[in-house]
Amino acid sequence: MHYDIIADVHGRFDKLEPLLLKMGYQHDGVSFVPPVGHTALFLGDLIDPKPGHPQPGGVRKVLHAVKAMQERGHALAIMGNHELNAICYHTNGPNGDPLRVQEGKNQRTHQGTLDDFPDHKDPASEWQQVWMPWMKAMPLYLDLGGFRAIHACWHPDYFEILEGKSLNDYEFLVACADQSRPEGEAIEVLLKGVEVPLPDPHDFEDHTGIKRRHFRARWWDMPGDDVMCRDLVFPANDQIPEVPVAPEARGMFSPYPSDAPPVFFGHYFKPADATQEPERPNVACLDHSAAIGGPLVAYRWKGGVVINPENYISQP
Ligand SMILES: [Mn+2]
Repeated sequence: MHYDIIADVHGRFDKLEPLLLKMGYQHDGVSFVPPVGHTALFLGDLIDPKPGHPQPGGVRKVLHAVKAMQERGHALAIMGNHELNAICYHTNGPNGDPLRVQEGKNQRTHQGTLDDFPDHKDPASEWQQVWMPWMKAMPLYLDLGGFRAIHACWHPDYFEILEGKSLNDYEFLVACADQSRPEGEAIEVLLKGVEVPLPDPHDFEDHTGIKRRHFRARWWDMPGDDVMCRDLVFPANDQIPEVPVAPEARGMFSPYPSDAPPVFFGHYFKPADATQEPERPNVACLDHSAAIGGPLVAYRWKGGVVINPENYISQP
């Protein structure tokens, strides 16, 4: 079996459809049918176009395309942090308030999806009846033997607590929505990656202009004793100061063994013009910022213990 591993789509059906056609998928009136022997694998964040990059109808088309493929055994899809956020946004906690506050940044980042489902509050709506249960049932990661897939960070320390659980279990979902609980901490790391605190008083502005005290780190690296924060940020960002990483932060990393099967993830918004190649021979982030002007990138996995840049396919 070959797998076509597709990173964060964020509602960009205008890029997903041509990418699938480029890879030899054909629409037979029901769904996109892969070439014989191929399965598509989506790395999460199917929803939520980026603010400022509206995609009317795109989220709904992407969801329908992926679910239709999945129902015929032609696709797998794992959860991204945007799916988790959406589930929490639309689910009330035991106190009656939404598990994710419905205002500010939370509302802005989800608005493009809400626009495609204007009746989302209606319990009988497609959003509530179809997409909420479907997203809750998404696996958090896949280990397919020859390779591994996760939205942001392969961190086996956190797998056990989540093993065999489903977000369709309400008690488990409530625990996952609370970052002070072990379940919430675990799902946060797997779907958002390792975020390292900057020592006081340092901060930086991210690409949306928000001030951040934590930076997204190359979790697969083993930080040495004298490593600087700027050496560990991913993608590279020279706004991050050259100050030492706090010793306690080194324990947050999940150094990825060089002899482990390839691991694929998305999430990180690599620059649109970044070379399409792995971070390490067996570690690859496939998110090249399709949501904000970059290409939608897939990796065609045909076996092998190293990731071959020739197997990248992108649109455009
Ligand atoms: Mn993400």
